Formats: sequence, structure tokens, C-alpha cells
Amino acid sequence: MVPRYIMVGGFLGAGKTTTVGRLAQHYMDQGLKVGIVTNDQTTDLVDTHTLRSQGFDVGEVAGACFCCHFDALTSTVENLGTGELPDVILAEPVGSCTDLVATVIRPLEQVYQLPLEIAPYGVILKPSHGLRILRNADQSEKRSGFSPKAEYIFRKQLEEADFIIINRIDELDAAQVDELSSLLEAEFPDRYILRTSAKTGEGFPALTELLDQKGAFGQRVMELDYDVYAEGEAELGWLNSQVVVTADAEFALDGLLTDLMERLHQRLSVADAEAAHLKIIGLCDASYAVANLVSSETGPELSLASNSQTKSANVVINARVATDPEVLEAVVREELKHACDAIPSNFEVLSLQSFKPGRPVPTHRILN
Ligand SMILES: Nc1nc2c(ncn2[C@@H]2O[C@H](COP(=O)(O)OP(=O)(O)OP(=O)(O)O)[C@@H](O)[C@H]2O)c(=O)[nH]1
Ligand SMILES: [Mg+2]
Repeated sequence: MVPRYIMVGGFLGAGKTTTVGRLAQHYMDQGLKVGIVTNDQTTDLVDTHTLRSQGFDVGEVAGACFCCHFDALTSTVENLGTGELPDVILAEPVGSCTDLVATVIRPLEQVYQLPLEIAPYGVILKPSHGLRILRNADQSEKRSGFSPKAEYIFRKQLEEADFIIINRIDELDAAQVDELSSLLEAEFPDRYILRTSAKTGEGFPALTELLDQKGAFGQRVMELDYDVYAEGEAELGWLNSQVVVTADAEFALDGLLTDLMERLHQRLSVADAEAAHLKIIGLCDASYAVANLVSSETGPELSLASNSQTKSANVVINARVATDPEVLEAVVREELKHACDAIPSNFEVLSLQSFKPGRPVPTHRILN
């Protein structure tokens, strides 16, 4: 069986990891061997912890995106499974990346030595920012909380899709979903549009049916202004950190994550710094909790409760916010201290990287 490569694209916080987890379970339930590749600009990936905690076989490309570190993608794929490649490879690129058809899919077809079957390339639309960006067709105003350059990336991601997934339909009303559909049809004609909830599984039978189709997919190579792309990405502050929290008395892990996320939300709102995605995973013994913030408007969410009391937890924080990395780092360090003081507990920062993503320089870019 030729392994099937399924890449799930979409902006930061669109629901890629949640979708990948649900798809992985679907294929495993069918008796297929599944491997997942996560990706980030640096180490300490919440996504890797989240998917491994669900029991999946996960390899990560940490340190550069798939496009700029193509050989790391292929070597990570080869290290999945035990001895032979999995039947299904699910890959999640960095949510600020675009041009993935030319820099990942084409090279997999034309440069990579091992045969892979390329599934239709689906890109998830993030409704919270999507509505604000797509409504604003002239791109001259900063209505989404992001600059026109970051919005350019958002649009380009959708442009190269074989099909577009409107996610989070569980919390949208019918009129919003219809409006999103019409906006997408007008701007990106000929893309099949799916409606899903990665949270509830609604729309997933149609998604897996679409992903099972055989044919020439991932063909929409596009023009892209790498200067605008680079500047749009560089407007985001990026922070990954791993922290150990310890206390003399047991504390609620979910409470720590919720409190920390609320504090961060509050501080970023005051600073007018739009959150693209903040994610925090807390791990203790056999349990874990996840908290997310996908836009300043929607507010923080405990997306997975651990219901655990513990005296010690590993906390991994990933933040992508439209602000300077120095500002982001200061906010995270201060609010981490406040959240730990409130328990009370001690914390030790094991690692912390904060930076602006560098200019993307793809290993390959194949336009034909
Ligand atoms: N209500 C609702 N929440 C969702 C849905 N899909 C994802 N989420 C939540 O949205 C947040 C972001 O989801 P992720 O799957 O981590 O998003 P992502 O695209 O992988 O994010 P990055 O890796 O940072 O780019 C999490 O809190 C999820 O629980 C959905 O269909 N409905
Ligand atoms: Mg993710």
C-alpha cells in the first residue's frame, strides 16, 4: 500500500491539530497505521504533546517550517511507524505558512524518492478572523486585529487549497456559515467548501470521503510575494516555553491553566495585541489539560479539562501574537509569576524562546 499523505492547512488556531487528531482516530478505527508530523519554528510544541497524549505516533519538525526544512519533513516521515511507513501520514504545517503546494506537495511528488499518494489539500478557515478579513475586501483597514500583510498570508493559504473547510460550525449560527460560504465562493471560486466541527465531529464523514478521493491534487501553485509574506509573518511575536510548577499543597491543574490564560488575555487586550493563537498544555502524572485563546474577541477556553489535583505539573506555553516578542515574553513571564503566586506555587522556566519568524527560504519551490 502506498502511504497516503494528508496535509491539513489553515491559519494559526484554525483547528488543524483538533482535526488531525480526529482524522487519526478515524483511520486507526479502520485498522490503518497512522503517523502524524507536527511542525513549528522552534522546540517545545504544545501540538506534539497534545497529540502524543492522545496516544498517536507523532514525529515533529521543530526549528523551521516544512517548506524551509523539507529534508527534515521527509526524514521525520521515514522515522514514523516501526520499520515501514504508516498507511496514512497526517501533516500539520505551521499556521503562518503558505505556498505549501509549491514548496511541500510538489517536492514530495517530484523530488522525494519514496512514492506517496497525495490527498486533496484542505485548508481550514478560522471563522473568528476569517469573517473580519474576508468581509474587508479592500484590505486597507486593520479590522481583523492583523495588518494587511498578515491578512495577505491568510488569503494566500485559502487560495492554494483544493477545498476549504469552514470549521467551528458548532458555535456559528446558520447566517454566519452562509455568509462565510458566500465570501469564500466569491473570492475563491471552484473550491469545494465543507462545513465541520472538529470539536463535535460534525461534517467529518464528508471530510474523510473527500480526503479518500484519488487524483491529481495539490496542483494550485500560485504567485506569491515573498517580501509581503515575510513581513506579514514577522509581525507576529512567537513564544514557546516549558515550565515546571511545584507546590507544597495540591492545586487544580485546570485552575492554573485557566487563570494564566485569563491573565494573558487581559494583558494582551489592554496592549491591543491581537492573539493569533495562545495554547497551553499542563501535564501531570497520567493526566493533562489544554487551554487556548484563538482571538482576543472569543476569549480563553479550557478545551480539555484534566480534573486533576497535583503538586507538580509541566506546563508548555506556545503564543503567537501580533506584538513584539520582547513584549510577549515580558507579559508571559509576569503573568506566569502572578498565576503561580496565586496558588501559591513555585515555578522554574526550563526553556523559553521568543522571536519573530525569519524570512521563509524554501528548500524547493516547484511552480510547474
Ligand atoms: N468550538 C470549537 N472549537 C474548536 C473547533 N476546532 C478547534 N477548536 C478549538 O480551537 C482551538 C484551536 O484548535 P487547534 O486544533 O489547536 O488549532 P490549530 O490550527 O492546530 O492551531 P495552531 O497549531 O496554533 O496553528 C482549540 O481550543 C480547539 O479546542 C471546533 O470545531 N469547534
Ligand atoms: Mg496546531
